[in-house]
Formats: sequence, C-alpha cells, structure tokens
Amino acid sequence: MNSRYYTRRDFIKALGFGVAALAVPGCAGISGLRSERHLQPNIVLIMADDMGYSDIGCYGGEIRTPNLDKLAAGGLRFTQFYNTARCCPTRASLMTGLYQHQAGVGHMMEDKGYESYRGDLNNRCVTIAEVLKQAGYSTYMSGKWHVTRYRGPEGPKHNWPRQRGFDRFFGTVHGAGSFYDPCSLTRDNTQIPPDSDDFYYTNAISDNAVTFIREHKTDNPFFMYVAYTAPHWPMHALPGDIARYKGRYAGGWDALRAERHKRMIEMGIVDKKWELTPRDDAVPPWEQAEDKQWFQRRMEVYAAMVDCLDQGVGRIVEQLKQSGQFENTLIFFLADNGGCAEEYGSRDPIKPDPSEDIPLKPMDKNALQPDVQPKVTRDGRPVRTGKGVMPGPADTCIAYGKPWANASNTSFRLYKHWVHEGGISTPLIAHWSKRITARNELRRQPGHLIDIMATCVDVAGAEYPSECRGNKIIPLEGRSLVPAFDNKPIQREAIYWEHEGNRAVRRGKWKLVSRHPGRWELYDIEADRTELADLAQKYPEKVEQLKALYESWEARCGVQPWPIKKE
Ligand SMILES: [Ca+2]
Repeated sequence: MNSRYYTRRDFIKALGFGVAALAVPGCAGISGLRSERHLQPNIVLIMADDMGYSDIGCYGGEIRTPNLDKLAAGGLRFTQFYNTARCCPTRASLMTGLYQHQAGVGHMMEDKGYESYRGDLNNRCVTIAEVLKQAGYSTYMSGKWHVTRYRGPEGPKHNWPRQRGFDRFFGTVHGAGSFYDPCSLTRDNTQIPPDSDDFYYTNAISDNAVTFIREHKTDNPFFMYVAYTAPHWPMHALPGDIARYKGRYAGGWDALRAERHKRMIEMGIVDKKWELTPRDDAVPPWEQAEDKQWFQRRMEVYAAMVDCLDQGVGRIVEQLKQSGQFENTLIFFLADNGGCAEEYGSRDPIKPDPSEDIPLKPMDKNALQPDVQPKVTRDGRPVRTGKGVMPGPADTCIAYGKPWANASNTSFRLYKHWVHEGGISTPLIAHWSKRITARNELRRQPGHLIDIMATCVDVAGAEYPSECRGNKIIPLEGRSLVPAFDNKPIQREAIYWEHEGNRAVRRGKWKLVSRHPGRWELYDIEADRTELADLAQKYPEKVEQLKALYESWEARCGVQPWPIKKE
C-alpha cells in the first residue's frame, strides 16, 4: 500500500467505526479527520539524548552515522532548530506542542509547588499520540519517557505512555540508567527486568521499534516515538562499537573542535563569518591534559554510543522499506539538549576501591533494577565510578565530561542546562520522499520542539482539541514546519526559553539571552551565532523590547524566578 488518500467515509469504513468512535474516550468536540481528502503519512520521531550539535556526520561530526547521513541526503537538515536544553522539559514540550511550563514540567520531576512545576504532565495538555489517535493513527513508543514523577513499578500510572495515547510501549519511565540494566524498564504498564544476558538498551529500543513496524498490519497510518537514551551518561557501549573509535581522539579536544568547525563551514551548517568559540575556561589545552588515555576512552565510548544509535536508525529504515512504508513516512531526527558537561562519577577517587575484595552477589533473575546507578551488575560485580574508571562495560558508571561536551557543541557556547546556542541547538533531519521533494538541502528557518506537534497535526489532517476529558486544553504554541519543507518562511512572533533561570527570547535574527544569575546579553544571530559579540550596550532599546516580550511570555506560561521557592 503506497498511497493513503482517505476520505472520511473510507476511513471510517476501514475501521468499521462510526464517527463518534474516532475520538479518544472523553475528548469532546473532536470529529476525527479535518480534511475530506488527505495524505496521511506514518510519522517516526527519533530523538537522541544529550547529544551535541556537531556529533553526527551530516552536521560536521567525525562519528560514523551513515544511516542518519542517508536520511539527510534524501531530505532536509534544519540548521536552526531548538530544544529546551534539558531532558524532561524537552520531552514535555515535544510531546505536547506547548512550552514545558504550560505542560506542568517547568523543571524536572519534583513537585515544586506550582501548577507549572508539578513534574508531571497536566490535564490541560494533550500528547501527539492522543491527537493522532483521533485521526486514526496507531501509536507506538520505544524508549525514554521522563514526563512523570511516578517512576516506581506501582506508578501511579496515569501519565505513563499507555495512559497518554500510546497503544504499545517499551522503554523506561525514568530519565537515566545503566544501558545494561536500566531502572524503570517497562513493557506497556508492567515493569520488567532485562530479557536477555546480552541486553543493551540502545539495541533493545531499536529492536522494539522494528517489531512495532513489522507487526503493524492494519491499513491505518502509525505514529512512532523512538526516544533513545544514547549518548546520555553513563558511558556504556559494546566492545565492537568502541573498537571502531580506538585512537580516533588521540589528537585531543582542541584539534577536534577545529576540525569539526572547518567541516561545518564547508557543509554550510555554520557560516564562515561566525568565529569558533574559544575553549571553555575550565578546560585545559589538550597538551596539558593529564591521563590522556582515560580522556580518549571516554570520547571513544561516547562515539560508539552514537554509532550504535545510528545502526538502530538503519534497522528502522530497513523495516519501513520491507513493510512498503518508507516512501510515505515522515521521519524526524533530533536531540533533546546539547552536549552534557556534567562530570558525573568522574571527579572522586574510584569507588568501590578496586583493591577491595568484594564477593559476587548476582541479582535474582526477576529482580527489577531500582537504581539509576546500579550497585552491582546483574551477575554481581560491583559497579565502579570515579576518576580513572575506563568506561564502556556494565561495571562502570561515568560521564564523558566537560572537555568533550565542549567539542560536541562545536561551534557554540555552553551546554545542556544553558540556553546559549550550545545548550539548545539540535540537528533536525526531516525525510519524507513522498512529500518533501528537496534532496540534501539545508533549511535555515528557526524552529522549536513546539513545532513538531503542529507539523504532525498538519500532515495528518488531525485536529488539535480545545477540550479533552472535560478539561480545557491550552492552545497550540508551535507552527507547522510544512512551509519550510518547500523553503517558505515560518511566521511566528518569537521563540522563548527558560531553564533553571537561564532565559532567552529570539525574534528574527535577534536573541536576548541570560545565564543565571547574570545580566541580559544581546546577539545578532545572523552575524554572530556563536554569541561572541554582546550588543546589549550598543542597542539598549532592542534589549528593552525583547525583555518586555520575554516577561509577558514568562507571565503567560507560569515561569517562576529561579531558584523556585515554594509558596
Ligand atoms: Ca537529555
């Protein structure tokens, strides 16, 4: 089945339902398909976790990503697409088409005492899955959820994927964990232990995504959300993948940043008039770095994690082709935030001390993993963190660290958590052979996560509800990216960010940004996307205009001053 031109009548007939049955139970005022005749693509939304702007090949990286590169070559790469700078808020915004505070996830998973900071999706938002279900889609999810504060086996489960519009779910409810034994691993509504001795989460996410496509036998389209946890810490990767990068980073981070920046200019991803940011003040020159073998290993494992993700993308694409679905599938690929400078598990002396003789304590085969950082591997070996731990295997737990995050975010400033360009810029690849006629082109229209819901609603001919389960739904914030598919502009007032007091607003080429608790900085992003020439003093009236815009957004979305004090 190649084309999918449905009239509303055909569609209802195909499902054997009446109009009323098209609605999500309790969602009033929804009449299913908006257009009488609409091409409904499958939609596959793939996301990486804590990955820098320039890590993958088609954005200038040296990491081997042939499958993502092929999607880019057959479609579009957006050069100014933005996330929220952090895991939970990105997922809340992406899933709902709202800013994260509006969806109730203004920070992370704690209830901070305000409606906009419950750490749990609220009932005034709907997920893409809930909306597309109304338009006749099957809905699948494989990977990391992280938009509810209830991650234990008993829930409450009202905000787990199955209760928020997904027909099938495999993945983790929580946001981080061992790749060999992730905590909160779940199938549908039941938490489970890893199902094999060679379990590796990235491959399990790919396997389940492939299975969902293969087992999709009905004539209706599907939406699938594939949320990888790679390359978020801990640095865990398979030996074969790590081996591919052995020695690749012996030149160090300074050389890597220069090399990437040069390639990005050649590819047109960055403009040659933008100067490469200087090395982070806290990072030593590579020549002065101690323990170079350890540093190299951390980046080798990081690269291997991205490589394995890319292999999974290749398998998903292959299954789409085998199922005859590839041509009419809109595939998006993006990252949830920029490279992560958190020195997780890499500053202190190694613990437990390797000289200590610790007896093996294997876990019960059916035991669930309760911890983000397991105390022991499934076969009972202690899990070690600390300075000098060589990452990769299951008995290690460390991050790749700030120097490499600085390189991941080439050519930009700062990291995950901050809303300068290094924290919020992500690749966005869009591929849809049937509708996107351009091949291997760049798109420079600025966009944000909120646009993904708007685009899904647009291409599916769905309707974004005004009311659901008796609750008024906050109007959609995003804009459809479809005009940009044809290289037309996307009309919008501005894009806004707030995370941990780091704030920004972008209107046209102007970006006003502040690093908490610092003052406002003003940049002309067209002339200086690497944010090196602060124009705030030169254009005080521009600062005032943008500040007023930001403040009205902040009030509208329930943003609280940071740190948040409970009332
Ligand atoms: Ca993340």
